[in-house]
Amino acid sequence: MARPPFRTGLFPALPPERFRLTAALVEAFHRDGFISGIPVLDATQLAAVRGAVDRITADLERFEPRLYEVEAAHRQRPGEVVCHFLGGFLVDDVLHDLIWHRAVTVPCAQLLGVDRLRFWHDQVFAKPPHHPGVVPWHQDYSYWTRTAPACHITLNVMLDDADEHNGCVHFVPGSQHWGLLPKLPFDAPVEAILPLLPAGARWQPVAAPLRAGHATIHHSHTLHGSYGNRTDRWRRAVVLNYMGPDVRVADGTAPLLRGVPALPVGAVVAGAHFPIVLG
Ligand SMILES: O=C(O)CCC(=O)C(=O)O
Repeated sequence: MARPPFRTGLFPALPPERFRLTAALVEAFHRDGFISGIPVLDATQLAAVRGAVDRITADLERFEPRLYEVEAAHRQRPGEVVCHFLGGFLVDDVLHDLIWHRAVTVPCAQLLGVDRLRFWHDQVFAKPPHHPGVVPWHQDYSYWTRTAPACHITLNVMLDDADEHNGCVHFVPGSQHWGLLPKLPFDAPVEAILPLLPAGARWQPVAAPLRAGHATIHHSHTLHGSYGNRTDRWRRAVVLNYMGPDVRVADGTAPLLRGVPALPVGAVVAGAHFPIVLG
């Protein structure tokens, strides 16, 4: 197994076996489309990742040109729309190393059923105390159809204790089987997807409260969303998106992400921005 190109000493390359999920968790993932409570960061790692996220969010305008994207609606209406950006790993060594962390990559590869796992991109979602911003219900792959086939997975690690009061993520169990639904704008009303659900869909969302340093992992088609933060506490999360090693470019009319060399349709999504992080 290749040694990760770590820049910090924060994430020792421990034996992968240590991070393998139990059969019960794998079964739950395939049944519900998500699992919760996965330990990912110890106290030192958590403090470092929080520090990294805070450095970037406190100075988002300065970092913006080097990130893939800062949500435009947040820039226009920061008091209303959740702080959300992509590409933190490009500007910070801790976030860079986190994408290779085996507590993240081993479970994601196991659930995708691949021996080699490729990094797609990272994201940060940050809700300050008493922030009304929501994340509308969505399926991740609706934003990623420029890559195919769908063989993607998401791990969301909370940097604060998260519950229904400060805007933890909610999931709809079984919704990974509902086919691909339309993509919605980030600042859409939280329940904008409801009229678009397939006939007979059982809308029974569940909250996924988490302790800081723990993660959920969800299927690329599982519906999820989150509500505002009604507390005095922060609710920050780093989201890590991965894919199988053979996912290809499905739309070559533009770079897959800002600043990434354009790849032709049919090419494997590969290159320095999309490293193999396991295997
Ligand atoms: O953290 C949130 O509120 C939303 C996260 C999300 O959309 C994801 O984990 O894919």
